[in-house]
Amino acid sequence: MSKPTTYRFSFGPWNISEGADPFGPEVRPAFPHEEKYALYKPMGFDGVQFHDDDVVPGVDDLTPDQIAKQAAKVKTMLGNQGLVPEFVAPRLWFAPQTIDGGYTSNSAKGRQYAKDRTLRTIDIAREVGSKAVVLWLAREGTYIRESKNARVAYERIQQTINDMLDHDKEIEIWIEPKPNEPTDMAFVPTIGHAITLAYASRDPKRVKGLIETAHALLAGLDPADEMAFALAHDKLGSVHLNDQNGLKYDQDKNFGAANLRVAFNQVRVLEEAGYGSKGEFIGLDVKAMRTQKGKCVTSHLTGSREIFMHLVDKVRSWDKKLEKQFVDARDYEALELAIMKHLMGVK
Ligand code: 3MF
Ligand code: MG
Repeated sequence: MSKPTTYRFSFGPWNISEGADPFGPEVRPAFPHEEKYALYKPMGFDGVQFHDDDVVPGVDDLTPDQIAKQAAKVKTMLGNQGLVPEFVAPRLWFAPQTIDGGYTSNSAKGRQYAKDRTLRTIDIAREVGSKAVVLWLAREGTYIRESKNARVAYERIQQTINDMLDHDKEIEIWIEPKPNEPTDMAFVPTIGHAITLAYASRDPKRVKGLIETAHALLAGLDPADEMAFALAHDKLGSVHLNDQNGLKYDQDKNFGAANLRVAFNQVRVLEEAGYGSKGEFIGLDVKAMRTQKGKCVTSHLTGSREIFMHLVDKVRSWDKKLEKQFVDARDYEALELAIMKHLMGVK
């Protein structure tokens, strides 16, 4: 039997939030990014996920030289803390140029901005010491489908991926699919879409997916199956584990907090595929509750990590022989009861 995986965890500084939501202002005092990095290790996290402007604030107004200097500064800061920059994502959804989307905007100027900023993100990733860029295609979609030619939009996304692969011969692109929000209908709603873009690209080996639990659930799909699909193609770059209580706004709840069995199955799929053994991170994209008090709140992150580790124990202690026996007998009722008892800790 192969050695059990020692999991490494990551999250992005945006996960330590000030509690603002679309209906009200911040409810906790601001906590500077630099101070956040000092919290990672003591909390049991080794990887930092970034937006380009988390690494280089005000990136749009800086020269390439200034950008490189700032990225090098962050690289040193991470090194001092013993942290690894897992990926950098172009934050394309804030700028006035991307109101109608980035790569799929109807404005040629808007598309050019999106491309330039994305290529700059690749430079930042390299300078900060990360091998991957994540594309969360936030505004690549529509509020009314007639507003964009979807076929042309897919061609434009494909072209962008090729441009990125050409810009840097080593960087990997991890596409994070989501079916809706902020748009009504997104162009890359599932991992199947993302992986098709990977295979159709100039260098399929360097294009993978990042699967977020809540995004799969919002698409009406099982996150464990989405992960299994990517793993079967050796294309799971990273994960954003969290949870989602039905088809609502994107909740980013604590991992396993809405559906423990669905969470168990994600851990089972990851564990059985040996995910993490090549250095892949267990990324958590969880939001602190707005009600939580504190200058800086982190218990949603440590709690989700703890739940993950307990589920790893559950996966490792699950009686596979019993499972085989029930599967061979096609007695899935008995299999279900056994799983539920295992999860509940009932003998
Ligand atoms: C989306 C993401 C991030 C977002 C983050 C902040 C890498 O699910 O994971 O993109 O930027 O959630 O809103
Ligand atoms: Mg996410």
